[in-house]
Amino acid sequence: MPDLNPFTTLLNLTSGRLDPERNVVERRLPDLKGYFQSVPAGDDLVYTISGIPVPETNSEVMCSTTVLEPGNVDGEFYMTKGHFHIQRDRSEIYIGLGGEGLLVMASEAGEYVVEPLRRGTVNYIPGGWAHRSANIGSEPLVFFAAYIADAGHDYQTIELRGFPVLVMRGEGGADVVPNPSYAV
Ligand code: M6P
Ligand code: ZN
Repeated sequence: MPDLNPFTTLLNLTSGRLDPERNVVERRLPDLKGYFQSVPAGDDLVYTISGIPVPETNSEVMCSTTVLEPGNVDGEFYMTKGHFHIQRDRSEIYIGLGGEGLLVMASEAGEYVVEPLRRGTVNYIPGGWAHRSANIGSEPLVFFAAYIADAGHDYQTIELRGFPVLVMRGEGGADVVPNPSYAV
C-alpha cells in the first residue's frame, strides 16, 4: 500500500493563494531582525509562505508559495531570510508567478549567483546553494517552490554569516553590492 493518497490543490497563478490553505506562515519585520543591515522599525508584514505539507522524507516533494511584499529597510529591498538546506545536497525549483525579484544564491565557499525571478521564470537551485529572494518591484513578488521534502531549513548559518551580496535600491532599480558584514 502506498503511504499517501493523491490530492489536488488549487493555485491562483496570480496571487499565489492556495485552496485549501493548509499551512500558512507570516514573517514580519521583527522576525527578520539581524537579517537586514539596519534594524527595521515597525511590524509590517514582509512575506507569507503557504505550504502544501507532506511527510518530510526523501520520497516526497514539498511545495509552497511565497508572497513577498514590496518595500525596503534603509534601501535594502524586502527579502526572505534565506537558508541552506540542512541536508546540503537537496535541490529546489522556483517558478515565478508575479512581481519582479532577484534570487540570490550562495555557496558555503562564498561564490554567488543572482538570477531574475518574475512571472514565467523557472529557477533551478542545486544542492549546496543557499537561496534568498528579494522583491525589487512595486508589486508583491509571488513564486511557487518545490523541494525534496527532507531538505530542512538551516537559517543559523545565514544568521551567522549573511549572504556575500546585498540587494539595494539604486538609481536604475536594484544594485547588487558586496555585503560589508559577510563573515567569510
Ligand atoms: C520558498 C521555499 C520555502 C521557504 C520560503 C521562504 O517558499 O524555499 O522553503 O520557506 O521560500 O524563505 P525562508 O524560509 O528563507 O524564509
Ligand atoms: Zn530551500
